[in-house]
This record gives sequence, structure tokens and C-alpha cells, in this order.
Amino acid sequence: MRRSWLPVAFLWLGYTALLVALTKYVNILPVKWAEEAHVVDDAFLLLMYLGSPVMAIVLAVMTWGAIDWRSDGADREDGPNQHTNRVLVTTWLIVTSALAIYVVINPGFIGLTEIRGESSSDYAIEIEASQFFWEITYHNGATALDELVVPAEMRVRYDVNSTDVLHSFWIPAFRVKIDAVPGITTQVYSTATAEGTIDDDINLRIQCAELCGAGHATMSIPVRVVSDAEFNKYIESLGGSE
Ligand SMILES: [Cu+2]
Repeated sequence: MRRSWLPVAFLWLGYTALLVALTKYVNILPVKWAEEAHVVDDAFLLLMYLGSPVMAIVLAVMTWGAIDWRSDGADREDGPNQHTNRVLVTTWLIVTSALAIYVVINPGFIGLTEIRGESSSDYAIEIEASQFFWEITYHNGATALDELVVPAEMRVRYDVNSTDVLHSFWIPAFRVKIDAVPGITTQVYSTATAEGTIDDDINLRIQCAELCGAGHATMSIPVRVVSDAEFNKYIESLGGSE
């Protein structure tokens, strides 16, 4: 039997180290503009780390296969039959099952609770989705179609609704996303950490994230994070009923 496991093991370790280092040092995540955003980013990074050894073993076997079995012009015959390896199969099953259960609990349940479970908020904004625009309603009844303005450092609850089909309310900079369902009010929370506009970061916008028709891709408006005083001034300028 060919002793291929040793070079494959070394390649596996090497590729794993490389992928882990890339995950750690090459930042591919956009800037976070909300306190809750780290939950989503941490979950993403955790899955990248857990996936690194899995991808590494595929790369290791492929690399070693290409080196060891490259054509030398001679005819090759099939090797002996391979039979199952009980220890390997059992270990594989236990390890992968344990990992799957682990990620369902954390970041699955624990992360979702942190993002959506805590129901306290300082302020509520109504978000109504329609083909193909967003209508924002503030506490005094003032409405806006052209942008969403939120106060910084305040935990905002979004009460999300739809007038026609399924949409999805998504602010990439906050890592906030929830379905907009006709007849149901769904809720999601964010606490913006700094003042800013879409000119600072293209991800400061509402973007529909559920294919809802021909205008789906254009269903996007800017998000502006402002100070408390500026926020009150803005709502007054809209002219509500109170
Ligand atoms: Cu859409």
C-alpha cells in the first residue's frame, strides 16, 4: 500500500494554516455601523475558521493526487480494493455531528437571541415595503420615501410590513435583515454607533433582499445616521400630525 498519508497530512496542515491566516489577516468584511453587527461578523468568521480544515483536506488530496499520480507514460492498473475503516468513519461522524450541533447552538440560537431576542428599544420606526419603494413612518406620523434617518447611539426597533408581496428589509452596514411579509409585522433592532451617510459608506442604505419583481434591484434608499438634535429637527421638518 502506498504511504501517501504523510505528505497529505503535511499539505493539510499547510493549507489549513494558510486559510486560517487569510481569514485572520485579510479583512473582507465591510465596516460595522451598528453595535449588533459584530454578531453576524463573528458568525461569518467562525464558519470561515471551521471551514478552513475542510477545504484544506480537499486541496491537500487534490495536490498530492496531481503530484503522485501524474502521468509517466506507463499504463497504470487499478490498485487493491479499499475497505472501510471503522475508526476513521466513526471519528468522522462524531466530530462532524458535534461541530454541526455546536454551530446550531452558537452562533445559531445564541446569536439570534442577541440580535432579535432582546425586545427593549429607545425608538420605533415603521417600515412599509411596496413594489418598488420603501415608506418610512416616524412616531409623529411623518413619512418619507427618499431616505431613512436614524439617531445615533439609540436602539431603534423597525416594525416591518409589506403591502403586496414578500420583500426583505436589509441595511448591510448594520447587518440587519428581516423579511417584509404582507399581513404580518416583523421586527428587527439596530443601534447605530456613529453618524454617517451613504457618501461615507455605500452600505449605509436600505436594500431589498428578496426578489420581488422587475424593480427589485432598484428598491434601495440611503440611510443617514444623525445626532439626537438633528434627528428631531428632521422629523419636524417632515411635518407630522402631532
Ligand atoms: Cu425586492
